[in-house]
Amino acid sequence: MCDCCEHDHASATAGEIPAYDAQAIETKWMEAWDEANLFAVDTDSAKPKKYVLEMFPYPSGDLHMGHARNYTIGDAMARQARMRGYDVLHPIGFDAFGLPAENAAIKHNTQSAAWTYKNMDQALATMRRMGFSYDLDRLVKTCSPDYYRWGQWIFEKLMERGLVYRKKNPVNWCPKCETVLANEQVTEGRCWRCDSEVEKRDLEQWYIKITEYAQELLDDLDKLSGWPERVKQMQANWIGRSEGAEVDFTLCDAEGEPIPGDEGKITVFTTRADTLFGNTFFLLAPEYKGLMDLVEGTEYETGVREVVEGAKHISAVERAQGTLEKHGAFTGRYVLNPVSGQKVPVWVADYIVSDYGTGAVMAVPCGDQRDFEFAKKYDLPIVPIILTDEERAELEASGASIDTYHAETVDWAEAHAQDGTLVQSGKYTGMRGGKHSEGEAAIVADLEEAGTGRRSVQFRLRDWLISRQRYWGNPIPVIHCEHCGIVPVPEDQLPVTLPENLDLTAGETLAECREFYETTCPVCGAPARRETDTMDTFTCSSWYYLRYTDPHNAELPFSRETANRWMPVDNYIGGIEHAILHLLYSRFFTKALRDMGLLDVDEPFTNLLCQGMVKDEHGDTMSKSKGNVVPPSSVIEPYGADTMRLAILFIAPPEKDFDWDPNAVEGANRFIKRAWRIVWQLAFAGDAQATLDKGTLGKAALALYRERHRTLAKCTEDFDRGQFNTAISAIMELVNAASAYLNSGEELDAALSAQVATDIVSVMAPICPFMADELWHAALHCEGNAFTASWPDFDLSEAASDTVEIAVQVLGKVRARIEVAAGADQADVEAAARTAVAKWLEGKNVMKVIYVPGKLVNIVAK
Ligand code: ANZ
Ligand code: ZN
Repeated sequence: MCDCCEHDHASATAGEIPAYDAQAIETKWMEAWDEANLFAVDTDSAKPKKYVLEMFPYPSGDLHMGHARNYTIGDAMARQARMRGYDVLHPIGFDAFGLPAENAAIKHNTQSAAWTYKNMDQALATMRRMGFSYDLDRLVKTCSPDYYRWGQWIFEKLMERGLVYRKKNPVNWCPKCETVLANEQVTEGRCWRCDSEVEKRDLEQWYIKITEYAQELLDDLDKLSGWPERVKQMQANWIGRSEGAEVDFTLCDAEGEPIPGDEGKITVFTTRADTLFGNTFFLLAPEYKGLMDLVEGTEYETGVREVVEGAKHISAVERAQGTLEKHGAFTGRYVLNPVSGQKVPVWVADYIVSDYGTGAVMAVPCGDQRDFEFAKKYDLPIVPIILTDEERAELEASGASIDTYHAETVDWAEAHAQDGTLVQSGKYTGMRGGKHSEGEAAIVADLEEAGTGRRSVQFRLRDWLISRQRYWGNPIPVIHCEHCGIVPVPEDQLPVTLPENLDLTAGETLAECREFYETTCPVCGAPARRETDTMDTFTCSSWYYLRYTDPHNAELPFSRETANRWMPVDNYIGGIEHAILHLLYSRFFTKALRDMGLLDVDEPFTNLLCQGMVKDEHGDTMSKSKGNVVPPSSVIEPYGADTMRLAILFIAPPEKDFDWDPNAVEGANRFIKRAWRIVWQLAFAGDAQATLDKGTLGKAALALYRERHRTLAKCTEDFDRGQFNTAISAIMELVNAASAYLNSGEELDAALSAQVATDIVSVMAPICPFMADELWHAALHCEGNAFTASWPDFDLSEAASDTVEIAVQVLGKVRARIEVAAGADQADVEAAARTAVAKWLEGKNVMKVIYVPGKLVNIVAK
């Protein structure tokens, strides 16, 4: 009885092919691998290293298809790298802190830790079932004290280096729950828990000074040739470097007189100093310091206050995008423009944000779309000072000159954001205007000389707000002492351990847990209060890849030596949703730790692969709420993990999205059974002891011999490029060639049969490891594992045939085909061709012979 025979059954020459029983095989090998501790890294510095890493998961439940894809890609890479002679590090862990564990604890009336550990166990069981080759001795769980201890240690080192600070900042505050809320806990301005209206409060928060590294984070993107362009672009935009200038304006009253007692100077940041002549009003952010002082007690106070209050309900991000309706109010004040000498009114506007540039802007409605819209709404002047190239050409065609151009307003539908020619701009008229333009350079040079302006570079990147008033996170290891101020917890007292028995259901927070916060000052011994903020979980995921290199180190987060042995990660695989924050924070941590002397690399991840999404059959994203989730178990249970792995890798290139296709699973399973059968047949015919003698191979054997070299070369190259789908196609071609050989009727060569059987098993081993090991033992009678054996050798030059077939035409009609030596010269080929078609040439004169080397000879004869 055989469930896998479709065609070649009759040619099975010896013995009976056992049925492919995925469940039995996979259960057997899972246990054998565990017992042999097969995936333990035994570091061998004589070999080149390869660090293959998949972004570790958040343990919110069992693994989904996206995880399965992510880890299958990484596992195939890691397994193949090991077979090719690398010393491979391939670890896994869990990003185990975070809000969902708190919510789940409340919902199911349990503890966050219990819920998290249960989910991790479940995910680990699925990973084992999938055959992922993780060294579990290196498992990192970020919620475990021996990991977060080192996160606290790093925090203190950053603090020592001045890279951590506290600052008052407006945060979301629920007055009823008396707690700060993360942005995602505020829905339509209301608290997610009690539905009260959320306020903005200025509270002391902890920040990490990532901006200190802004320039290096930007510059080093150039070193990352193994990263997708779009990810680098997203990072560059996020860092957002802008070159421009600061320009000083002077505050004045309606008459243009400086205001006595006022400091009198307001500075703006502009990337377009060339447009200073088009500046018709001046804007301050609602949070601009001293804004209310400007209007206090005046008729403008109410209007300005309304804008200030209104702005509190909109996030700064949304405001800066400029897509919302703009609100503003006049302050009753004016400023003097240092270049044009003009006096322009000062307004407050909600699309100006306080934490970019200086929080003050010289508005140029003719050149900036947001200012244009604002001017239209509030009926402020729009004076054109830049003409597009077409406008200039039109103007000059009509005989007018840009020097005498005069217009007080425009009839444009939108601002002229593009480069052009400056007009109505004093001595700068006629120069090119635009970012980094001639006009800009000239004006900035003059401002610098006059002392009213200077070159300036701004970054969009903000410092990283890491405090969370949340329970399930890494406690910030400091103590507040009335006498000594903020005191870091001494190193030998780390970690500050998170209590596990908080009553979250009753709304208890760390700030209410006396057992936790009551302590004594490590400096003066007086009663003191522990910090009750925890760190953003992104701090935990910013260095886990370093801990994997040295997971049991009790002296340091990792030793410099092991970090240097393994870093940087050679292949990092994960979702595009992490393109900005996680990758940027990790890059920052690597650089900061480097500067502390803890390791010697500049960048953590050499090659980055962002795998595509797995969507449902109709191209919709899978989600619990839509009820269209295909769990990995739905494939593993009927077909086995090998089928799941093969289907995932074969269905699309790794970086592309794909729609789930049950037929692809069927197809993958069919191919596995076919390969299984072919390997068995080859094994029956084969003899691993026999030596291969190319000279004695028959025609069919020689064809297989060549195909072997060709497909192995292709498969290997595609593996190197991470193109598993085409690598699998090459394996299929090899299996097809083997099948053709088995069916050729030729007497089977024992050495070649054994060789090709081993080849098929070896190249399938990274993809279908269970089946490969079963064949390795049962069919090939080999010792050890396919996984620890080496990748097959091949030689592409052996793929070429030594003879070629040439078509011989007479007057364009094919009359014969001849075999000639591959390197034969033209005269010999022509002579052979003439002989082959002699009867069509009889009585004719050969006029011309056309020879296409390796293909054809065409004889023109009359
Ligand atoms: C005058 C001007 C004329 C501007 C023009 C632009 C175009 P990027 O390139 O993103 O750096 N700006 C400066 N600070 C701001 C703030 N705090 N909130 C909102 N907008 C602000 O943008 C720089 C430009 O954004 C600056 O150059 C300024 O407007 C505005 F035709 O100055 B510009
Ligand atoms: Zn003290």
